[in-house]
Amino acid sequence: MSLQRRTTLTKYLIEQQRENNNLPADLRLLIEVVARACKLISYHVSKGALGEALGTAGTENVQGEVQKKLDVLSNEILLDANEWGGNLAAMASEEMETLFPIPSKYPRGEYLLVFDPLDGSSNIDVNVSIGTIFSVLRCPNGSEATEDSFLQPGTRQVAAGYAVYGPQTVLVLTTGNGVNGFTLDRELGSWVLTHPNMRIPEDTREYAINASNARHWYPPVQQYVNELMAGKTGPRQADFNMRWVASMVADVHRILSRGGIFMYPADRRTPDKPGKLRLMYEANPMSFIVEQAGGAATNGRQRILEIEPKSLHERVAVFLGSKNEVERVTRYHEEGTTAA
Ligand code: P6P
Repeated sequence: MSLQRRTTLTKYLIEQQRENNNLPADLRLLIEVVARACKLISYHVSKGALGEALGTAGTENVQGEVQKKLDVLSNEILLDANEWGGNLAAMASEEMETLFPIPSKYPRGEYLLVFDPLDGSSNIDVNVSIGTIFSVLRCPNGSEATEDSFLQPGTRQVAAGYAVYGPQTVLVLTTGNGVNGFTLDRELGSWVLTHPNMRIPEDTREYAINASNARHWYPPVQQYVNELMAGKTGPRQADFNMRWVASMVADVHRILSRGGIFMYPADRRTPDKPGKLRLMYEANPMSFIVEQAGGAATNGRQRILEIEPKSLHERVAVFLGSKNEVERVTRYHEEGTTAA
């Protein structure tokens, strides 16, 4: 791709602002700052054992999960990058119990940024792809945010994206006008549009689920996955392939790139929790992106983006990706005899 003909993230956002006029300058700035923070996170991730950031931080996050040094560092990078710009009322993160209000020494703005600074961190030390996931909402009460300000359904997101730190570092973004992917040119430090208008095929022959949990699944998921595993000899009369990276960003990026269905269902181990993944900073941003790319995303019962959040760190069952497969597994839940 010649240097002259490349579209950078900045050029793309300015063209979006000009064409759709739905990209206020403050939101464009916010996206560019988050993208810049992801460049710095990518730098630290790619240093691996040559840097200071592998291993555990010796602390636990609000979820009770052991924090990796890179989890803590990535969270700090996003906070430091975004606290001074004047476009945010507050931030929230998987790594922080409650919201992070913008310090009084800085001006505040009308947006809320919520993120998983480094998703899939169990893969960090074994050099498997990980990523940053972010979601942008408007603050309903101006720039005075409370934790409740964040508790909005995913349909209210004004932007969402992720950066996948893999063989390439790729930023995937939606502002409600489709999905576009930008590859990081490390030598020039710029994000280059390499995946314009990403679309998810409505059908697929590839599924992603942690099959070691099969004995805990409720019947609708067991029925659906058993049919996939039966292949040509079963009711689907086709062979299916399985992939599970245990890094949502990597699995979702594969689905955006070639189709598939990603599942993290509720199961019998935690009848009080509807699954492992978090609504506000994993399921909602990924569902916005997937729907904007022509896919679907449900919790087995309803559209994820229509769920009314009750708490900042609430969990949700996730079925997302190729539309016809998500609709099938959701139908099995509706027809199912046991509530998921
Ligand atoms: P399991 C990573 O910890 C994560 O939140 C997602 O990125 C990933 O899809 C899932 O959990 C993996 O969970 O139970 O397979 O380790």
